[in-house]
Amino acid sequence: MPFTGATYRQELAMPSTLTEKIISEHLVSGEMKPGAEIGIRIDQTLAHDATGQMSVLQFEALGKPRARTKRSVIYADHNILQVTSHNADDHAFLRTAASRFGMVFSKVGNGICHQLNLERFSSPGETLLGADSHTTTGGAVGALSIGAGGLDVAVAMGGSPFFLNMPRIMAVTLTGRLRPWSTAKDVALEILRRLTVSGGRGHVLEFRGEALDGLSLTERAVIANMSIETGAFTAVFPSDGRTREFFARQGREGDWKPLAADPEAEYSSEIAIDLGEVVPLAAAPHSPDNVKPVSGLKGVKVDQVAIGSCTNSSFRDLMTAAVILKGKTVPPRVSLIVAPGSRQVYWELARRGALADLIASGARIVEAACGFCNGVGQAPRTDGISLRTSNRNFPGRSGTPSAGLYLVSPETAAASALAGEISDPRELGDPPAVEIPDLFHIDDSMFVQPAPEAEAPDVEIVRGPSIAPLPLFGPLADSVEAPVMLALGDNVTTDDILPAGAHILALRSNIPAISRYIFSNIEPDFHLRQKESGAGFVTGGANYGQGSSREHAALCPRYLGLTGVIAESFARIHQANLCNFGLLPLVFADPKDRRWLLQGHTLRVEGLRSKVKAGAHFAILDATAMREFEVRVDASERQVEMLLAGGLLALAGRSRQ
Ligand code: MIC
Ligand code: SF4
Repeated sequence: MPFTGATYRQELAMPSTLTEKIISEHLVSGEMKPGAEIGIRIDQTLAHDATGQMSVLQFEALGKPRARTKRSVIYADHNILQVTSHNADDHAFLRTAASRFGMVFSKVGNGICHQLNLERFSSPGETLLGADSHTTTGGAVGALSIGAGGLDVAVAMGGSPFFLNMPRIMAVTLTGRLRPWSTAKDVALEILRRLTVSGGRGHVLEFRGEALDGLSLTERAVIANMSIETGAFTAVFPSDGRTREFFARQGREGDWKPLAADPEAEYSSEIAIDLGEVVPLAAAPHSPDNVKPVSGLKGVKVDQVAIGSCTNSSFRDLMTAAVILKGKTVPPRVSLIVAPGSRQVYWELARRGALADLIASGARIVEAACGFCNGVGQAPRTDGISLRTSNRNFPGRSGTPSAGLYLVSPETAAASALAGEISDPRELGDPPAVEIPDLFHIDDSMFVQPAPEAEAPDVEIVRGPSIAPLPLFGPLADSVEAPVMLALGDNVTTDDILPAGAHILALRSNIPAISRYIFSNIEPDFHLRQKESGAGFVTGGANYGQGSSREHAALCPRYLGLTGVIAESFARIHQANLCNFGLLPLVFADPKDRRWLLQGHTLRVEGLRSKVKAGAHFAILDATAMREFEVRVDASERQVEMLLAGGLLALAGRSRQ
């Protein structure tokens, strides 16, 4: 008999982890058995101006009049450059559509979605589904904060459950105390060093241990933010006295409540970290798990240092950098960029004179937005070395394909900016003392509230010329003969599939236009070849589609005609996005087959629909090598229905008819 959410713990009569407690409170379908598909109720959602356009168009296509969550927010933080009218058009669309559909709209200049969510809306024990992979940041307050594709968020905004496979819970036990100059960012990198970019797959990382007392909410947020880089669903911290302190500083102590795992809770695995042993670390090019001690990288010349992003743009982080930089200037070869995470952070820096100190040091102070983090401005020079406090250093992500990005703490970034080369901050002597205000400056005026429900139908949605209609797809074909279009390796990122960068991001609301950039960093004219071929397959190794939640990395290949991806395994969010748009996620029964299955080989399969429906292994003929190989569809029964119909929207449309 399936467990009902509220009675789960009683029925099992066993102590629960915090993750299990939150899931059981929100469970609407399925059994909480690791790996089994469950549906959970979503309290809050977030999306932004790179994913929200699709989410809103999809919400409209689902025929929903009004968001049914406790709160749904759309942030303008990614596409903030206005070198053409595209982004301003999209913002006008998002603002007016949000008003009509009952969502809050956060104006450009207000800050980065994850920082703002923490400051103003986060809530212990609630579920947050975000159309952005770093939604995990919210796990710092003890919320279950999960990243997903825009379509899943659209569905959740309509009041329907979010489906996921019940995660395993990995305990991350923290002991000891951070030593001077070692930071939460170094802890996040230490976790990546141990787990790599795939070691967290299928898990929620649940934090516990005596060291939590010594970690402020802001520090926990840095660690929760980067948990997605391990492939984990998310991270969850208990909600304790330090959490309460944060809520008090945000003037919303009333939103706080204590939450913790039961002391005897059982975890499926554990990693233990003695914070006293964590040293300043850096993720070297081109992967967040390529982690090395900063001391071993000393002397690497740097062209650019960028402090900010949703990982490290809090008041604590930027104030620390300002104190280190105070009274000194960066050398001519270094371009120093500082991007505050929110208007609140900006304001507090200004009020304390820290902005003046940063300006005097030679920093470029830019908007409170994502900016440099995903190549929207501040692309480094050709072959340049950029030190960043952000979370991803995939090739090309900065907008400069040949640049090398190192991910570091604000302390290491500031020390290195002054030296012009990677330097160990411990050589600066005493660490800076930063006082955190008891009450931050609170001004919510850049959150635009939606029109009241009665007036909503009169709100006109402004649709600029950049907003193209959603493409709709037909059912899965029954027989396919198609080439392997690309044969790729392990850990293919969504930045490889659809690169970041200002000129590409600006096209997020126009699928025909943005599809031209699919795999463009690997083969500039891939889109032409794919369109000409019609059907086709891409092959890959383990963890295909890691990184961002961008559903365009599934939607656009489908738009160009791709049939499926055959890989050793898929990253969770990308696998869901593939199913949502009717692109087959196929897993090699024997990974060794990948070696002889080369680009250009023709693949043939008959009776595909019944094979997909049956859910078992089936054979595909490589008509070039004249060999068969076995695959399995990596999809739940619910997802198989979508795949057969041509995606979730096609399925929803059919059930409405
Ligand atoms: C990212 O950090 O890669 C992004 C840009 O925030 C993405 C969202 C997107 O590309 O649509 C993410 O992390 O999901
Ligand atoms: Fe924005 Fe970068 Fe964070 Fe993505 S990782 S939400 S681009 S700051």
